Amino acid sequence: MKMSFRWYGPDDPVTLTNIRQIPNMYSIVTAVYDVPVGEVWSRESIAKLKKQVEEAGLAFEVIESVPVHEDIKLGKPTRDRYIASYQENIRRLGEAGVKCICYNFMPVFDWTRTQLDHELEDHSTSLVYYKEQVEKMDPLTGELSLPGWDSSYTKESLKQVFEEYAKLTEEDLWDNLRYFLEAIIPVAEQCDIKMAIHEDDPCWPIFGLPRIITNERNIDRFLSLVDSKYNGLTLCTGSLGCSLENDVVAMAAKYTKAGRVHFVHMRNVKVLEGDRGFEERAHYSACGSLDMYEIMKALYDNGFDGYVRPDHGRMIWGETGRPGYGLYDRALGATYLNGLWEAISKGSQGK
Ligand code: DNO
Repeated sequence: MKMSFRWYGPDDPVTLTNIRQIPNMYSIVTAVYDVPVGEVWSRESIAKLKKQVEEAGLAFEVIESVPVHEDIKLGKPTRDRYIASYQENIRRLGEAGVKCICYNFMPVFDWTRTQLDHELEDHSTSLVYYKEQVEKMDPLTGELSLPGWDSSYTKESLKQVFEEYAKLTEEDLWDNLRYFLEAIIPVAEQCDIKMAIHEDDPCWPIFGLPRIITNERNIDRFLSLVDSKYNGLTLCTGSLGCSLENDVVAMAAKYTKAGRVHFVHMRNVKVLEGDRGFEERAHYSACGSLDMYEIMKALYDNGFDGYVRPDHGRMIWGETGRPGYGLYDRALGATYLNGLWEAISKGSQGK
């Protein structure tokens, strides 16, 4: 297990020095943020990031994300140009020593929450998703106030992309994903970079847009689209765990054993009664609905040797900053995960 931590670049209030001081920290998880989706990242920007990270004593091995252009998901004729850029990004990141790329295939919206500063009982704040609030939102009438959704869509272009998706079935989305994978996985193999798709967050369709990386059946299908270990997963416990239908422990065991889990996002969520949504909670198992010990054990027992990062933290101790990505609670998460791993590995010795 290689511990890692997401860092949003030099403008991130959390510094590389802060991150380096967390025990057992190995790699940074970052991206080039100043290039529009679908374009090639400059070698200079990649080299600059790598240098900053390595000078701080950390490894530059995980990229999250190289985003997938909407035309690829929609299967438009222009997709080939964007796929060529994607292949080039894989090559350039490979030259810089990157080992794993996280991406997602969610139409239009990435992770979605209804509030980013919900106050929990202990006065910390966290990200929540309440279904009744989502149901009241309509992206097309402008009543969409999705916090944290940093999109470059104008109202007009959003309307247009929704119209394009209206013509697309779930099967079409699968076909477009296959087309993309068939083009990029051979390049990833040549460059020795593990591609790690992130599950849809939350793992159900929103605003009438299809979402397909949501459950075991669909993940099995995804993995069989291109049967290569370079076509793998970012196992995100919070994304899968917000549906009680997903047995996250069993999925962690199964896909790790198959050699397809390259990156893990460890986050705990409290699933609300009556299917009303979920709240993000502290990493410690008893704070939410997920058994973090059992998930780490499933990884350990099945020979996991990829990257783990503590996912979203709450805001605690008066910290302000990027919701979900402050220092303190994610650092607590990392030390907790280190503790679980040490106990599991020592407990297993000699067995
Ligand atoms: C949210 C993240 C996601 C993730 C992308 C991967 O905090 O987990 O935004 O980075 O879905 O492409």
